[in-house]
Amino acid sequence: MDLSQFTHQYDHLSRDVAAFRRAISNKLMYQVGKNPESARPEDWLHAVSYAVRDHLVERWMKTIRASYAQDVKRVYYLSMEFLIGRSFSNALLALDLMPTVRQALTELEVDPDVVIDLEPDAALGNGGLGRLAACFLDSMATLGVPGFGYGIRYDYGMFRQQIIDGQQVEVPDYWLAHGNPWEFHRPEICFRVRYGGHLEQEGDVVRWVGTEDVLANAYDTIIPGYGTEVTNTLRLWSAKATEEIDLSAFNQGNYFGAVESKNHSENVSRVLYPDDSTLSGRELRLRQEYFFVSASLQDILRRYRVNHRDFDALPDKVSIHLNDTHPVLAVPELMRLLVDEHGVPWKEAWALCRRVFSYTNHTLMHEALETWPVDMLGRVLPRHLRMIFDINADFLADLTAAHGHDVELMRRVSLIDEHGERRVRMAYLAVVASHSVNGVSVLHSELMRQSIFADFARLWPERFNNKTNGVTPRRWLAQANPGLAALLDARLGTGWRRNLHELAALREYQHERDFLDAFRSAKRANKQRLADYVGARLGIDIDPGALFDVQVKRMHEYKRQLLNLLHVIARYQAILAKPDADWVPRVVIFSGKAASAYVMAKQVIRLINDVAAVVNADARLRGRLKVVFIPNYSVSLAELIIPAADLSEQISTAGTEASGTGNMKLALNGAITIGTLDGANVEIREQVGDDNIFIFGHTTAEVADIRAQGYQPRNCYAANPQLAAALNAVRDGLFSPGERGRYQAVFDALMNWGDHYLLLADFASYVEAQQRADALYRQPEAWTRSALLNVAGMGLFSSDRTIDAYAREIWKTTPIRLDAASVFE
Ligand code: 26V
Repeated sequence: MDLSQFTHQYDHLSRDVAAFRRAISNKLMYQVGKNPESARPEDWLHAVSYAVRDHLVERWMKTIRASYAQDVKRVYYLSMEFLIGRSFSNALLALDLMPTVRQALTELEVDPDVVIDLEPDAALGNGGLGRLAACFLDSMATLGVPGFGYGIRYDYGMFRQQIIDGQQVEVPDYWLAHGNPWEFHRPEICFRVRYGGHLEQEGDVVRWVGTEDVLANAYDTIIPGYGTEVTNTLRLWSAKATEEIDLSAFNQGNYFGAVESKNHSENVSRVLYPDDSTLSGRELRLRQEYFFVSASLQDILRRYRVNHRDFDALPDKVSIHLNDTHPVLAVPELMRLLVDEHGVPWKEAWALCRRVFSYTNHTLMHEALETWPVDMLGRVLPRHLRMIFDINADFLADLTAAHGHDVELMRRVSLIDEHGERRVRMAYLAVVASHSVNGVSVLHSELMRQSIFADFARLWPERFNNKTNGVTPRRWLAQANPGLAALLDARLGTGWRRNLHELAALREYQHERDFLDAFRSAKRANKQRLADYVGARLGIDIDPGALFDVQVKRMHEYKRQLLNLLHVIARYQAILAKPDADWVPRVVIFSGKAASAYVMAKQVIRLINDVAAVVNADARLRGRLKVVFIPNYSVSLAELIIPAADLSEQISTAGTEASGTGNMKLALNGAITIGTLDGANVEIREQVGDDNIFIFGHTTAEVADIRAQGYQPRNCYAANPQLAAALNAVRDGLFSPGERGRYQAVFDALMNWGDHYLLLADFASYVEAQQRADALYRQPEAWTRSALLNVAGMGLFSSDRTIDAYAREIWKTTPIRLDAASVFE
C-alpha cells in the first residue's frame, strides 16, 4: 500500500492553529459525541487528545513498517510496572505542538491548563523502578532503539493517598473511569495463559494438562520519541475470561455463580501491588507475574516468526530485558514454548535463552528479594517448576564439572533455597539465565557483586556490569520546568533536550550576574507556583523566599524521612531557644506514599503531620520554619514539586539506595543535594564537585563496621543533648498532646530496637551539613551559582546515556532508520 497519501497529511498543517481547532471540534463531535455547548472539560480533554494522537499514529505506522522491512533486532522491556504519568503534555512536547494546541484551545474558549490538569496519571507503578521503565521507553524511542514495553494494564493503579487526621488513607485509583484516549484496544491480539493442572509424561515428552485458563488481551499505547519520527509501543495486557460467562452454570439457573467465575479469572489484572518494600508472597502476585510474561513471550515469538522459520536467529533478533526479578518466569516460559510447543531440543533452547535474556537488579534489600515457595509454584505452574528444577540440575552439574564437588557452594548458589520451607530464588534464576546482570549505580553494582551475587560474580565475572540510571530531560526539565527550559534555550540553544551534556556549557555563565538573576527568578517562579498549590490545597501559607527543603519519594525506613524530621524538631527547639537569632527561613516539604501494611512508614507520615501542625501554628517562630506534607505523591505532583526545590534530601543509609533517580531530577532542576555517599549520589558528587553538594554521614564501609562492632544507638543519644531533646519530644508526646504515647514505638525503634538504619549515628553529621546549607543560602549569589553548577553537571544523568549503553553493551541493537527509502523498501 502506498502510504504517501497519508503520511504527510498533517505535517504541513501541524502549526496551523485553524486546522487544529477544526480537528478538535471534529473529534469532539464524531468521537466523543458531544457538541461544544454541552461538552464538559473532560470531553474537551478527550477531543484534543484524539486530535493530537492522530499525529503520533502516522509516525507509529511508519516505524512499525520500517521495523519489519529492516527486520531489526527488537528489545522487549518486561516490567511489572510502568509509571507513565500524564500523556497529553508529553505528546505535545514530542510533536512540538504545545503553542499550536494551546492557541487552538484558547480560541475554542477552553482553558488549556484546566484541560491539562484533568488528565489522570497512568500510575501503574510504585516508585523508582516503574518510573525508570517509563523514562527508558522515552529514551528508547528518542534514540531510535526498536523497543517494546510489556506489562500489565491494571484496572487500578497506585492507590490515591488521602491524609485524614494526619494519617494516610488509601483510596482506589480507578484511572480508567472516564476512558483512556491514549490506548488502542486490540481485541484480536489475545493469548491463552494457563494455570494449575498437572503434568503427564510419555518418554521425554511432558504434557501440561487440566489447566484453568485466562485470556490476555492487548492494549497499545504509543511512545513518542523526541526530535525523531520514531515511536515505540507499550503493550499492556488485560485479563479476560475464556468464556464470557460459565454457560453450564448459567443454564442451570446459577446466574451469579456464572458471572463470579468470570470475575475471578479477570482479577489477575485488577490491581497493582502497592508495596515495594516487602514480598507479600501472595499467589495472586505470582499469577500476575506469569500472566504478563506468558502473553508477552507468545507475542514475541509470534512477531519473530513473521520473518523466520526456525529459532536459530532468535538471539540476533530478540533481546528480552528483565526489569528486576518480577518477570523472571519468562525464563522457564521461553523454555516451555521452545521445548514443549516448538520441539526445540532442551540444550539448544537453553543456549538460545542464555543469549536472549538480560537482567537488572534494583535492590539489595533482603525483604524485597523475590522467592516463591516450591509448593505454591508447583500448584500454580507445575510445568515451570519442573523446568526450574531441570535448569538447576544442569547448572549444578556444570558447576561440579568445573569446580569439583563443593557441597557448601552448591547449597549457596542453588536455585532452590532449602532452609526451612523450600523456595525458588528468582534472582538466582535471573543470573543463571542471563548473559548480562547489571546494577543501577557504580556503588550498587559493586555491592551487588560483593553481597547477594558474590558466588556468581566469582563464577562468571564477565556477566556483571553497571548501568547508572538516568532520567528523561524531556519530562523532567523541558516539560516540568518551562521557565528554566526557556532560559537554557535562550543561552545554550535547544539541543540539550537530546544531548544533555550540552548543559556543561552553563558553567561559562557562573559569574554572569544577569544570568544568575534570571536563573534565580525562574526558581522563584516555580516556588511561587508550588506555594500557590500548597496554599490552595492545604491552607498552609509558605513564603517563596524561604529555603525549600524537599524530600519526595516512597516512605521507607531506609530512606530515613525520620532523620530529616529529627532535624526539623531539633531546629524547632533551637529557634525557640534563640528566637532572636538570625535563622534562615525554611519550608520543609515531604511527599510520599507508604505501603498499606508498612506500620512504621505510616507512623512516620503521621508524625510528620503532627509535627507540622505544632510547628506551623507556633507564632514564636515568626514563619521561619514551616513543615508541609503534600498528599498523594505522583508523577504529576513530582513535576510540580521538583522544579520548586532548593535543597534535595537524599539521605538513605549508605549502602541501601540502589541508585535513586529523584536525586537526579532534583539536581537537574537546580536543587542542591544534601546526601549520604549512597547510590548515584556518589556519581552526582563527582559531576558537580565537592563544593556543590552537602555530603554527610557514614560511608558504606563505616556502616558495615559500626554494625559489626555492635551498634549502640543509646551512646549517640547520651552524647548529643540536641538529639536527645528531639527524641524525647517525640517520646513524650509534644506533637501528640491528645495521645502522649502515640510515638513510643517510633522512639523504641531507634533507642531500644537497634536503630537498624543508623539514624542516630548520622544525626550530628546531618545537622552539621544542614548548617552548611543555611550558610550558603545566606549568600544568594553563591547559592545560585552552586545550583547552576548542579544543572551544568547533570549531563551524565540523562536516560538517553543509560539507554545508549544498554543498547550497545547489553542488547546489541542498532537504531532503526526512518528515511523515506526505508519506509518503502
Ligand atoms: C519490589 C517489590 C518487592 C516485593 C513485591 C513487590 C515489589 C514491587 C516493586 C519492588 C521494587 C523495589 C525496587 C525498586 O523500586 N528499586 C528502586 O529502583 C530504582 C530504579 O533503579 C532505584 O533508583 C532505587 O534506588 C531503587 O530503590
